[in-house]
Amino acid sequence: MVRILNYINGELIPAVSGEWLDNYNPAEGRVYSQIPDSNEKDIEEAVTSAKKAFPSWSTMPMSERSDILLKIAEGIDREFEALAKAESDDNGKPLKLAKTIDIPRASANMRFFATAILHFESQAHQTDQLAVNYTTRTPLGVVGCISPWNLPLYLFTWKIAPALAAGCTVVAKPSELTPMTAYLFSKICKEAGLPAGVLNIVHGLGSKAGQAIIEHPEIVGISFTGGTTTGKRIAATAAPMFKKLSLELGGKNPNIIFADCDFEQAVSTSIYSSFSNQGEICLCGSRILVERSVYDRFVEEFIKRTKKLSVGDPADEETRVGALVSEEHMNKVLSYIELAKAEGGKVMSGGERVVVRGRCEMGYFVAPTIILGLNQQCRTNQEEIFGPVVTIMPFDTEEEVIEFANSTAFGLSATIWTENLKKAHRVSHQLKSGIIWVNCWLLRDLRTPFGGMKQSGVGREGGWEALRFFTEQKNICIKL
Ligand code: TXE
Repeated sequence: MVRILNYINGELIPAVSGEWLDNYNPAEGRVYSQIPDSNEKDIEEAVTSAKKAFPSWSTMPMSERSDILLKIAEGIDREFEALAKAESDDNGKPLKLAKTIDIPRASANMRFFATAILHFESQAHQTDQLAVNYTTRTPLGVVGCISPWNLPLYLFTWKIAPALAAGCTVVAKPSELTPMTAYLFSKICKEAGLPAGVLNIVHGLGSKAGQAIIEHPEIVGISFTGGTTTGKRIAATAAPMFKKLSLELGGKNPNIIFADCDFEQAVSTSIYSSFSNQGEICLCGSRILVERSVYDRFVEEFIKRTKKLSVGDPADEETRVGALVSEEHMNKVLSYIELAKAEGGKVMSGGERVVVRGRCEMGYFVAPTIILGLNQQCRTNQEEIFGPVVTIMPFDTEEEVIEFANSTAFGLSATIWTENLKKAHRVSHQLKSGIIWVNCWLLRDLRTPFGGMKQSGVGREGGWEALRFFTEQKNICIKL
């Protein structure tokens, strides 16, 4: 059985404790590898090596840093097949999805920040004839990057690429549920000539290894993506230590269908935005709000197409919905379906675990589920389920749908379907979400800021925002 290793000070090593944790393939429901059960001692070693590497990495000419990051991107491209398979084996997602989204976007993250840093600039201000001010931006220091299990290598690189490009050295922890791509990535970094200690990848539990990163006094910034509850805990620990914090948390995103939409586009993309990655994307539209005059037509078509989605072996080219990430998560999703029924919801499709014949017989599959008949305030419509479960509700007016859309504690993303440009602008401006897609979903330009409002997070990632996050500013004022 493969034993995944930590990557500390340029070496691939086991945890100090010598203990291991099982890593499951959720489509097969069996252990297929093990990860180091790291604790604060491993984090201490990682911080020591990151501190040692900081002076030379942070002062290395930007073009040289950029070259190394581009070599890492080339390594991702070279290992494309192995990484896609690892992403699917760890997470349960269709292999095809890993090949079209996760791995290409991981490579794009590295390339984007490798080249963005070459164009990063600071500002100068002249105060009348009195003084000139110029602002410098210097790398923050040793930072912690903690990523979740839903888009493992994509979100891992989304954090570490800007940190490394900005000149920080990093202690990173991937999710214990999906560690394999980060392990393969550490080998790619070694081959690309990343100096020892610049990136340290420590595997293990959030409550142990993750918590030790948050608490470490010499880690001065934390970039985290994961659940809102974990985000609260991280903020409670890190804020009193005055660490710089970026938190990307959950969502309960509205998908708004106006009657004047391009109906075919709205239905087909809504299938994608509801059930991609088994609904385990924080940006999935889990509350579909449909204008009453097209409600029946939409519901009928949406159910018909959902029933055609093939749930099955992630390795199969035809599979559209793979396994959920773990047995525990599958049980959580199933319990929400029970809750929806108790709250008066009508399950129109799916609603249960699916047994897939063959090697996936023990896997954690749930059929894409559509629920009607719930009100906005019920828990099913307020809490993040993070699975292949959507609710559909009718609305009558623009004011009403805006109120519905903004009615949860989250504010990550929203989608609007309309051919009326004025309406698209008007509604977009009133939605409390960090990103609004009009007539599309999941289109990302890496230069744009990314992040949530309300309980969906604090701070913005992407583009210059990410490079700004990983640097600190100083203003120098010179009297003329
Ligand atoms: O996330 P966690 P989980 C949401 C989704 C999901 C829920 C829980 O609703 O059901 O979060 O998922 C590390 N100190 N999202 O349990 O626990 C952990 O090891 C430091 C939304 O996986 O937040 C992992 O590396 N680190 C999200 C990372 O935090 C800690 C994507 C995320 O784990 C820690 C995934 C601690 N005390 C889940 N506890 C999105 N918005 O994309 C855990 N971790």
